[in-house]
Amino acid sequence: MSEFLTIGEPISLFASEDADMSLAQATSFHKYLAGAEVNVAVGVSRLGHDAEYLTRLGQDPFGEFITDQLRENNIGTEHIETTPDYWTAFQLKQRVTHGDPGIFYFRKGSAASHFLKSTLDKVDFSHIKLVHLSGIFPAISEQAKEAFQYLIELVNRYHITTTFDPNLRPQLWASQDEMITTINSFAAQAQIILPGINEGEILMGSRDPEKIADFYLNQSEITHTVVVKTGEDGAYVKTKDGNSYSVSGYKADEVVDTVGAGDGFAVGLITGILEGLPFKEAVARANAVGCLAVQAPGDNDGYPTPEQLKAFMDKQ
Ligand code: KDG
Repeated sequence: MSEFLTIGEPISLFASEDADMSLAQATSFHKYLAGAEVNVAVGVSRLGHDAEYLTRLGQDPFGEFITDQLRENNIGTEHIETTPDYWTAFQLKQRVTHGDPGIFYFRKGSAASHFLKSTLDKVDFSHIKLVHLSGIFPAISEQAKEAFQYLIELVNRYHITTTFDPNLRPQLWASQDEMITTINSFAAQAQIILPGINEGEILMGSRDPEKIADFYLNQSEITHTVVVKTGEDGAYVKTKDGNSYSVSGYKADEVVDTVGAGDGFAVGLITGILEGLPFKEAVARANAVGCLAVQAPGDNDGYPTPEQLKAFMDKQ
């Protein structure tokens, strides 16, 4: 029985191996499992927790690849439906020696974007302690957005802890205004929110971690904690009762690929919460997993086992 649940669109990621070449020019690619929410499920499972993932897959080689990867990573697939009617998404990712890589999606009209809301009625929430939500799934289609809203209503009804990562993907939204309004309204329904400072600037107009935290704490009764990711510096935490502090980040020996770091951060925080760590220690773990993530080429291949995590954190 899983203690952790998330919903999202999994993607077969083709990561270029040709450094600093455009995606059109690159010829060598390695295939990985990706997708923000599935990354989190992989990391949570790798750290020893039972994780379940909800999505819809096409009956095609990408869907088969994803199913195999989920099984290899011990992620619960009980409620994943497949359909012959729509394809499973894939994406191309650049390899860059500096900054963030270029990304190109092939996902419009995908199987996940046709996720059936009725699937949620089959899920047994009785053992779920935490549900992780991200702003990507509701951006992929109206149908996904409706299912996402229904999932939030269910988990709030059952008083399950929720983490929400805004995960802004402007390419997926009709307009910036729609993205901001929708993401902030979903954030208002989550207990713990994990924005980055760049996201704060877009979503509420400031890069100041305290202002970002205050905005989300003041907009909702449900939100009790905001953890603002401040990049290499680490994170800033503020809670509803006014407690606030910063937690220092870790330094990467070599940055190979920044994508997946935010999901890694969520992995550290969520597993820390599931294990009952003091919140500050969970945030330190979040910083550690985020730092490990950037030192590997795929989104989630840098996420640690418990032994690797301990060795990394002890060494710092
Ligand atoms: O957070 C990592 C994701 O960006 C990547 O895996 C692909 O889910 C993805 C997305 O929509 O960008």
